Amino acid sequence: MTDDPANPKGSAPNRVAAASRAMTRRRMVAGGAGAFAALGAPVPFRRFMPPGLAPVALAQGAGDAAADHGKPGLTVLSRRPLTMETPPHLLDDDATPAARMFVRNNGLVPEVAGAREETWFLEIDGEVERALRLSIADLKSRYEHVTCQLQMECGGNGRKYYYPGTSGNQWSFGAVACPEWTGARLADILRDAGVKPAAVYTGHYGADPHLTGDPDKAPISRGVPIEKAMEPHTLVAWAMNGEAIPVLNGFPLRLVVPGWPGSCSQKWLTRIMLRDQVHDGPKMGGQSYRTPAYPVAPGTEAPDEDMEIIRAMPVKSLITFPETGQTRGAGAAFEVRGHAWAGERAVSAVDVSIDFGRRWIKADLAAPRNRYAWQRWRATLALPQAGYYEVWARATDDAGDMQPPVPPGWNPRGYLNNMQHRIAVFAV
Ligand SMILES: Nc1nc2c(c(=O)[nH]1)N[C@H]1C(S)=C(S)[C@@H](COP(=O)(O)O)O[C@H]1N2
Ligand SMILES: [Mo]
Repeated sequence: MTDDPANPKGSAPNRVAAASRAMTRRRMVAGGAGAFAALGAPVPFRRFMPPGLAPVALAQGAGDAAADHGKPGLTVLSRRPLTMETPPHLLDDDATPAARMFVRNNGLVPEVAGAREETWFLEIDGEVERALRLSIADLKSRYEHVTCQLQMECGGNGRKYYYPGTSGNQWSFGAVACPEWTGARLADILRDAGVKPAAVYTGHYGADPHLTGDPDKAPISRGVPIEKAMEPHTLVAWAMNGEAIPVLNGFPLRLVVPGWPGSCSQKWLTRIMLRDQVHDGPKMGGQSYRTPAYPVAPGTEAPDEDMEIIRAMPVKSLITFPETGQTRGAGAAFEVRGHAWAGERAVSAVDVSIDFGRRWIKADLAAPRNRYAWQRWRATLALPQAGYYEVWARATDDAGDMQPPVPPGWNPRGYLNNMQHRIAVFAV
C-alpha cells in the first residue's frame, strides 16, 4: 500500500488504515469478492474463504484513548455508565495489569478513594446464625489470605457480533481479564457467620449509586447459588496484583466469582445477604443475564418466564500476540500466542488456522496456574507466500465443547458469544 503519503512503505498498521479507507471509498459494507481489492494484498488461501466473509483487517476501528481513567489504550464504549474494553493485543500479560483490566459499570462510580481498611465494612446477614459486620482490617486478621489468578469475563462479551444486533454494551472481545487477586474465601466468612440450612443463594450489594442518583435504588445486585459461594476460589478480595484494587475495578473490596458472568463479582462490596430463595435484586430477573431455556430464532423474543440465569461462561480463547494487522516475512517462522479459559472447566486443546479454518494446527497449551486461571497457548506458524492471511484460534474444553467460527445460539440480549477470535497478518 503506498497511498499513505506519511508512510510510503506502508507499515502494517498503515496497510490496515489504508485498506479501511479504500473500503470506505468503495462503500463496501459486506465481505465477499469486492473486499479483496480493498486489502491491497493477494489472499493465497482465498479458495478456502467462506463466501461473504468480511476480512478482519477491515473490521477494526481506532481505539478511543482511555488514558484519563488510568487505562491508556482501552476503548471507551460508554461514558455514563463508564464502560471500557481492552483490545486483545493489550491482554498479552500472563496476569492482567490494573491498567489493562476492562471496566463495566452499571451505575455511577462511588466516592471511595478515601476508604481505609478500618472504615470500610462488609455486612453478612440473612440466613446466617450470626450477622457479621467486618472491616477490611477484620477480614485480613480473621481469615486465611488466598492469592490466585482468576479469570473474569462479562456475560455480554462478544455481543457486538450477534446478528441481528441486541441491546447492551457492544463489546467485541475485550471484556475479559485474569489478574491475580488476594483476599479471603467467601466460604470462610460465611462459615464464621454460620450458614443456615435454608440458605440457597447469595445477594450482593455494592456502594455505587444508581444512574438516576436515587439513593433507594441499586444499579445492580446479583447473587449465586450457595454452592458457588462456598467454592474455595470465590473470594472477597482487597488486592489485585499485590496492590490496592483500582477504584474503577471495585476498590477497596470486591467479590470475585471466577468462571461465571462478571456481573456476579460485585464491586465496592458492602453486604452479602444469604437468601432462602433465588436472589431477586436488580438485574437478576427479566432478560438480564438470562438466556432462553430453548433455542430461539435470531431476532425473536422470549418471555421472561422462559429465561434461565446464566451460570458458567463457555470455552473461549484470544490471540494476544501479534496485534492484528502486523506484517511477517513470507516463509519465516513466527510466534502466535494468547490465552484460553473455560468457565468452570479446563481447556484441553487450542488449535490455530491460517487458511480460514480449512486445516488446524495444534498449539502448545500450558496448565493453568491455579484452577480458574486462564491458560497460555503458543504456536509457531509460517505463511507460505506473500499476501493476506488471517490467524484463527479455537479452544476446546475438557468436556469436548469447542468454540464455533460464528456467534453461537443467538439470544435476545446477546450473551455468551464465544466465537473464535481472528487476526489479520500480512506476509511480504
Ligand atoms: N457494584 C457493582 N459491581 C459490579 C458492577 C457494577 O455495575 N456495580 N458491574 C458488574 C459487571 S456487569 C461486570 S462484567 C464486572 C466487571 O468488573 P470490572 O469493571 O472490574 O472489569 O463487575 C460487576 N460488578
Ligand atoms: Mo458484565
